[in-house]
Amino acid sequence: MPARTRGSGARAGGSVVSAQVRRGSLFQLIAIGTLIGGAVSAVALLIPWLPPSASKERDRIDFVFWFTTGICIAIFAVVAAVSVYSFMKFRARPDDDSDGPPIHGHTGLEIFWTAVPTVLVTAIAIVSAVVLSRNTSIPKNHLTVEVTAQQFAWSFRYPGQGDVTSTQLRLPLNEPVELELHALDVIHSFWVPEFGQKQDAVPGITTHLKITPSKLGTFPVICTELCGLGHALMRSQAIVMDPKGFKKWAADAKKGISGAGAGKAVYDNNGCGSCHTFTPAGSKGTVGPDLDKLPAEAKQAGKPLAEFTRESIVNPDAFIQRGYPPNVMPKTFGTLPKSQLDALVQYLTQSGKKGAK
Ligand code: HEC
Ligand SMILES: [Cu+2]
Repeated sequence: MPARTRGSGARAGGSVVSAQVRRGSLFQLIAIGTLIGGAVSAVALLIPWLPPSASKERDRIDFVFWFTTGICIAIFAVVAAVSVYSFMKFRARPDDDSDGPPIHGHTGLEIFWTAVPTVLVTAIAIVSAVVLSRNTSIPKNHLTVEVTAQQFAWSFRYPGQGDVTSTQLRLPLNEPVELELHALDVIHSFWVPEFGQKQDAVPGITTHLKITPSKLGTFPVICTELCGLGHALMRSQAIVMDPKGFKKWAADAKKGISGAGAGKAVYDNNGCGSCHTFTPAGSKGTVGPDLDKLPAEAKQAGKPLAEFTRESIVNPDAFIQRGYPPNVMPKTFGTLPKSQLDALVQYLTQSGKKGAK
């Protein structure tokens, strides 16, 4: 097209010279466009902009992403090539004060540059809609994990696995999983960058997220909604296991919370040891009070040991041990099934008594 504009100074329509000029211009335009498109493609492809994918949903999202980026690069290359070419070819000399040739709209061109974007945007919309629907459809028989978010911790519960709880999200490879997200206090947001999706956890409602892990490994679970002072520390891990390993883990965990050692299993599963020292469990955390001293602390608070222990777990704010920070002990444990809570309280009070001897 620029060749046409250029020719408007001396219209030689159809002559051999004009055809040659046109071919030359086209060649230059293509050369510049290829150069620019190549450079931009290199920037897009050679720099690892995103963490590697670890889920099928993420792969589909990446496809939309690259589909759109490819279109953008092509358009950018065309626009930039025409611009650069025009700057070089049609620049007015410093002493040239004359007006440019009077040019009116070009109907054919207008139709062309309206039709092309329409087609492209429609294509992006269709591809996105297909991906969105595939990313949210889940087979009837699927694993469900209840995710509870609160300032500033995640906890995970497996209703299909005997209500096993865990502070890490364990998932079987290649199996679609539905997360049911709850929040106990403020809005949080669940994000595993390698899984490619974010979903808010909102107090009072249940939100959902489907994940089909496609890579074994451990990935960070991040809260991606500013939720208070400890927001930056609201992290956990998503551990993708092979399905057999997952079944074994779930079975062991289920056995653990129902058998004789149930209390210890619940203690370990819920990460109590990362904050508390408790000799029978072999834990040495120092964020919270030393649980070996529970009997003395119950006496101090003027409550029976078991009642004090249960209340401290279900409602940590009811009694704040002196010298320790409030709002640090997670409040998620109130949602533990009663059997697990009973076992935990029994474990802490019984073993504690033995430890105090
Ligand atoms: C993120 C750290 C953290 C985790 C995890 C944690 N706690 Fe605590 N816990 C604390 C802090 C801090 C306190 C003291 C402040 C308070 O009473 O709320 C505390 C207080 C307690 C108390 C009262 C002790 C006393 O002397 O007043 C008990 C009992 C207790 N935790 C049990 C548990 C159990 C059981 C678990 C696991 C299910 C657990 N905690 C997990 C930090 C934690
Ligand atoms: Cu949060």
